[in-house]
Amino acid sequence: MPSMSLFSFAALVSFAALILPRVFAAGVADVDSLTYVWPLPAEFSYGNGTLSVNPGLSLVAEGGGGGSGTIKDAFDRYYKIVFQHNDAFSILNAFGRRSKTAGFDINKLRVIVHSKDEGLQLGVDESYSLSVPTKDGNSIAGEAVIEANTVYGALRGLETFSQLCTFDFGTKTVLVRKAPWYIKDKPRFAYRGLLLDTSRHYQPIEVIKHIIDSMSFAKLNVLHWHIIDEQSFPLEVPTYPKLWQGAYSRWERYTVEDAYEIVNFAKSRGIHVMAEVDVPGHAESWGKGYPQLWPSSSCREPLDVSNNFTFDLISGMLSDMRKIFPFELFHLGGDEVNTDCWTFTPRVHRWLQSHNMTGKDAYTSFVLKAQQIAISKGWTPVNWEETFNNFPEKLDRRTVVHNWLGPGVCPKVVNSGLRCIFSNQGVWYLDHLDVPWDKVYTAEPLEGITDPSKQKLMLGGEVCMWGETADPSNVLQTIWPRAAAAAERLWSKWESIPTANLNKTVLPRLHYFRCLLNTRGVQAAPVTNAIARSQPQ
Ligand code: CP6
Repeated sequence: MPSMSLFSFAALVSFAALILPRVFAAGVADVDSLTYVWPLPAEFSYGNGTLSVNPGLSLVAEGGGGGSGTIKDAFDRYYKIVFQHNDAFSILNAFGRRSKTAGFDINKLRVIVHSKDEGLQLGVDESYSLSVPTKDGNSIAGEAVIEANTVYGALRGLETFSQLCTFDFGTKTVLVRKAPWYIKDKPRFAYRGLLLDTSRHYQPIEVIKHIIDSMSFAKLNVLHWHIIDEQSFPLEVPTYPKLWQGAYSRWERYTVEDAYEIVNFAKSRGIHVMAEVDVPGHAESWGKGYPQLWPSSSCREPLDVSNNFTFDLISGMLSDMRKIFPFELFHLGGDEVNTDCWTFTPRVHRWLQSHNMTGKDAYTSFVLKAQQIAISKGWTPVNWEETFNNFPEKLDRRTVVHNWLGPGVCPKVVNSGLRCIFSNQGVWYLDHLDVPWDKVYTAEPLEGITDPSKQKLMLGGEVCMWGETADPSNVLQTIWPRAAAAAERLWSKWESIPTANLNKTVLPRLHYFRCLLNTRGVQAAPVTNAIARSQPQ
């Protein structure tokens, strides 16, 4: 800038800082400028205006997919959240303190959805743009606009819009502060999961729905439903009606209709349900109704590998489940298999010998057979990492490997050309109550994977809420707020997430999001847990 003095350049910069909205596509600045949207959008800018939102806010839905009931229903849900204080003050409003129709800055929410296709599969376009312009902006005054290619992008945009709306108790008005807002957002990973275990403790349908709702607030998009395990078999399987005799009681069961309801409830929030049938270990409860699945009455796990009935039953069960679970991924477990039961049971031992198999060979063969059954029904198999650790070359090439044993397997998995999901138990197992939120936050699914073509094979990650110590009384406060830390890691651009000085840059935002969950009826625990606080650092 040769013709400009240093002084006038500095003046220009400070003038620009006054009139231009602040843009943070990457890098979060000081605490004052923190953006209280969780997870942080990919690109956003804001100004310093304040807009009031009309309690008579109306939805204008447009585009090929705009007429969808999904959008209308979501608008109604978010309306109730944003205007939850309205009822309390409506009497004052009725007495003329404030008109419901005049004098507000934002009167309409325009939602433009380009595609009519509401198919929900992995990698569905969840991008959206959101603008909340001030009157002097270049958009139509009086309306906020969400634009997305799919209804699922629009749902994410509605969530963000709802987070920009805050109730001001002074004026008794819903306000959008720091307007105008221009946001362009999309997820970093396609798979952003939460595992829920309903075998160790039964979780009623209403609790599962509450969990799904809470997931949508953090833009998590896969409920990994670990339905059955060794302790109980709560799911109805019409082809093998004695299976759910393994439920804890008649009242701790899911009918086929219940399961449909969960899947549809999740779909309306853009959330996939990935079911798990964990074989051959973790399946003792199956034998309550069908004892022939057990190697012997004293040795009940893993499932009897020597009996064709075992595989007929798995096939019939998966046929029934295929009708309920449309998501392309299906989890077949395969973890923690102890083959002693097979080698110590004389009948099974003889079968192994006649097939020239060791216990490990039989474990391999069992997992591969289950994979082919799932594939024949149109699913992509997911397996816990022990399968990869034991027989990496034998796994079907379509397999998605699910990490849990610690860090390190995903780099190997993607180098071998398979896909991977990150759930390192040291950081992302929510039943480990001593893991503080910042350890959850800084866990990085791409650690050790630098090649961009290999990074593409990382589908994302999942926090796990195992059920041994979680029932309806504590499940939500065990999931939240730490699941939110993982949710931001999985949604937001890595470069825009500060890793230094988290207590200044991220903690206030997490506190805020945790309170937001509370205001929405989600019993999220206080951010720092007692154990973490009692330890130095
Ligand atoms: N159940 C099943 C579990 C666990 C796994 N699979 C588990 C193991 C260790 C810890 C937490 C949970 N309870 N079916 C491992 C994938 Cl620390």
